[in-house]
Amino acid sequence: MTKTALITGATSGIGRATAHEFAKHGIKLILCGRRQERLDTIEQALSKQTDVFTLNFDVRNKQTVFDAIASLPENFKQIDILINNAGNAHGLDPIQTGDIEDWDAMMDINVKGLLYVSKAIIPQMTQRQSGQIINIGSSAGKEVYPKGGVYCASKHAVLAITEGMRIDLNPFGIKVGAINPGLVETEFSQVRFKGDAIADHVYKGYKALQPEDIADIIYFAITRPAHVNIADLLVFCTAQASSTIVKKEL
Ligand code: NDP
Ligand code: 8X3
Repeated sequence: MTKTALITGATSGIGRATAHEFAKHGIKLILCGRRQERLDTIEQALSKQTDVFTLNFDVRNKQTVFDAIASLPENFKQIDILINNAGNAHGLDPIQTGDIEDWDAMMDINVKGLLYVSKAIIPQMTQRQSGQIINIGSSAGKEVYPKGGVYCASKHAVLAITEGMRIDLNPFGIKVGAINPGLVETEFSQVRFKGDAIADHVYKGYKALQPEDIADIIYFAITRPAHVNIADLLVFCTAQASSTIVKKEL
């Protein structure tokens, strides 16, 4: 039977590439994000390959999250696969000068937003006793780098939540896992540096991961046999050894 996947953060980067990868394989798609014009463009492109429905909501707003998911039409109501991908870093500052608005954004979006979306969808999975949840963590969930403490904390939280979900949902046969990329060339740094030109240098001098590389791995994770669950995967580009060690050509 055709499966349906809901992808948050589908308007850009890893989420958008995952939508394209899933569409190639005929997976029905519920694509989420705040930028409606982008959702429309992606829907138009992918509708040739699969059924697509778009939902526009900010993951920070819990009522909007619940209303949006409750509003799904009958033929999109059953969600077999949830890709919790929406998120970003906001700022790169030491703790003593960090901006509280940035901290709020990272905790509200990366942690609480992921929880709200999950809360809206998990009950139907427990009821059916099936489903798969993939949370997009980060290498920043496994180590802490200078000036990134709060983003790293948000991604450490994603990993803790993933483990907790896997334990609690184990009796229901629901697969839960995290995919944790290192540096991926997306709009991530444009968002982190708020349009500052410094963002242009983040992926220079080496071949960073591309969003399609992660989409490919996510597709791999959702196509394992029923008894196999990819629980936790760390992915770097070859040039990266850790959050702070990247081999660059001058
Ligand atoms: P992008 O900036 O390219 O994409 C971020 C996506 O998240 C967009 O589709 C955006 O959609 C959505 N989003 C952001 N804030 C909100 C919000 N408040 N409500 C709803 N949607 C939101 O970045 P990436 O593709 O790189 O990031 C995707 C995930 O991957 C994030 O969780 C990030 O932390 C993680 N990651 C990224 C890495 C990287 O190096 N790029 C490495 C490791 C992990 P819209 O603005 O339309 O709402
Ligand atoms: C994104 C990767 O190294 O910029 O999660 O934190 S990094």
